[in-house]
Parts: sequence; C-alpha cells; structure tokens
Amino acid sequence: YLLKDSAASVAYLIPLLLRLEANLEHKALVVDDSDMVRNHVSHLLEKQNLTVYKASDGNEALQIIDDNPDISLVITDNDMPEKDGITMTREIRRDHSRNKMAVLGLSGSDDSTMTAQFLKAGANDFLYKPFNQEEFNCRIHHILNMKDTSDKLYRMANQDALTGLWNRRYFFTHNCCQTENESLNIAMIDIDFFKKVNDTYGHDGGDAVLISISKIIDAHFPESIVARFGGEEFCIQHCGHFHSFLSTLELIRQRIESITIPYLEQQISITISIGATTGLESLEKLIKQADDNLYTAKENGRNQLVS
Ligand code: GH3
Ligand code: MG
Ligand code: MG
Ligand code: MG
Repeated sequence: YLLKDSAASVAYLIPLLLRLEANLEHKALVVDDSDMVRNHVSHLLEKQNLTVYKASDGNEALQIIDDNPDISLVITDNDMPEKDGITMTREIRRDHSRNKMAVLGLSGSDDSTMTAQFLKAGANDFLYKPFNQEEFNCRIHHILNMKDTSDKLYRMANQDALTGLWNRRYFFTHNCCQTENESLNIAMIDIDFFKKVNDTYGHDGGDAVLISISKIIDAHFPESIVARFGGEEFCIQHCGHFHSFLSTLELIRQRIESITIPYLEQQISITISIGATTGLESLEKLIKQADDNLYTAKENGRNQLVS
C-alpha cells in the first residue's frame, strides 16, 4: 500500500496533550428558582474565578449540562417548579460521576433529612440556606481540590509518563468504536534499530526520539486511541475506513523517514515499521494480527507498512 493523502497533514499541527490537559478553568452551574439566591451564589463563584452558568429549574439545568458536559461543579436548590434538585442530581449521575461533575446541594427546607437525601442521590456535599459565606467558600475549594486530585490520578494511571500517550491499561479498557458491528482498525508501530539510537546518542537521545515520534503519531490521529505499549512500540485503535487509516499510517512513515530529530547539537534520523489490520474480532486477536504484520515488515527490510 502506498497511498497519498494530505488531509491528515493538517492534523499534525494540533499539539499533543492538548486534549489531555487538566481543565484549569472550572465551569460551574448554579440552579435555583430564586433570582436573588442564584445571583448571590453566582457572584461568590465568579469571585473565585469560575465560569458560571445559571438555570432556574432542574430541566433547564440538565439541558445546559447536555450542551456543556465539561461543567465540573453544579450547585443546586431542591424546591423548584418543574424538576427538583434531588431528582436532577440523580439524573446527572446516570452520565456523570462524582469525580467528573460534583454536585453541591443547597436548600432552605427545614426537613432535617435533606442532607441524606441529596447525598443518596449522588451529591458530593450539602449546605442549608442561609449559609455562612466562609463555609461555602471552603466547601467549594474542597470539592474542586478533590476533582483536580482525581483528574491527576486518572492521568497518572492511564497515561505514559514520558510521552503523554495513553498507556496499555487505558488501551485495553477502552474501545474507540461507537457500535459493536463496526470494524476496528489496529496498527502496531515499532521504531527500527532503536537500540542503535540509544547506543549512539545515549538514553536521553532515545527519549527525545520517543517524544518526537509520539507527537507525530498522535497528531495524525486526533480521534483515535494512540498508546505507548512498551519501550519503542506504539499501538493505535481507529474506527473508520481502513483505506484512509492505511494512508495516514503511510503518511506518518514517510514523514518520519524524511525528518531529523534535533538532540543537543545533533540530528537523529530514524525510520519505523508498521503492521496494520482490521476486523470485527476481539482486540487481542487484532493486535496479534497487527503484530504478525509488523514482524513481516521487519523481516522484509523495515521502514514499511504491511497490512
Ligand atoms: P528492531 O528494528 O528489530 O525493532 O530493533 P530495535 O533495536 O528497535 O529493537 P529492540 O526491541 O530489541 O530494542 C528496543 C530498545 O528500546 C531496547 C531498550 O533499551 C530501549 N528502550 C526501552 N524503553 C526505553 C525508554 O523509555 N527510553 C529509551 N531511551 N530506550 C528505551
Ligand atoms: Mg427553590
Ligand atoms: Mg524496534
Ligand atoms: Mg521493539
């Protein structure tokens, strides 16, 4: 296969890790049917540099969440005209975990079971109105800190520390296809004679190559799962036309062959070998096939794509 496709070269400009970066600017949604409370709470959050959305009912809030799934904090009243806060919280939890979208219940009700009801519905925390401003700020800080820590742990558990690509664990627990009967495309990529790079330029030179190669591969597949499997081995899960998958892989191979990677005062030249396959079989079986094709690519003289 030797195909030309320039569409993927545009994607090369998208910086690696952009999609993996922590969302430093938190978005909050304030839900209350009282204009006064809604504005007061919003004002407190804005003072803490949060971007604030507002809704006056549970249904309106769920619509805003649908449009902005990256909201990290929802602060909600319970008594509202159409959908109450507890019901809304339960519905939020169908699609968004506590670690991704925190909910803080706020109610002026004199029902002493309100805290338990909110927590059981999936809220992270609860406060009775009227609340002490200092306490409110502390709880918001606490919730956002927890979320940042959880995001960080998630990245540590699922990303490769050197390259920022997904790791093996993530790769085997995610599927990039939306439906069951869609063919999955797999590619195994291995750097040719990488040991020689380490021997010639040292381990740090090898690391510089791994980082550069990762950026190139990742930038060409913004919609796919790109993982570092081991030392100098990468695996890609891709959904879509196998033909365009192969042309992008070939484009990557040619690009890597044509560039040099700067390291200290030197320029490092390398090539890669690729094994690709597609099908409805299990991930493990497809990886085995791709790996066999990679082996053939190595046997046939390296610096080539075999599918
Ligand atoms: P081939 O063309 O057959 O793939 O030859 P190769 O030298 O690339 O193959 P091999 O798999 O034997 O060598 C991989 C080397 O990658 C061995 C190991 O020292 C090195 N390596 C593994 N992880 C890292 C890393 O994180 N950084 C660096 N710099 N080197 C690594
Ligand atoms: Mg109310
Ligand atoms: Mg190798
Ligand atoms: Mg190898």
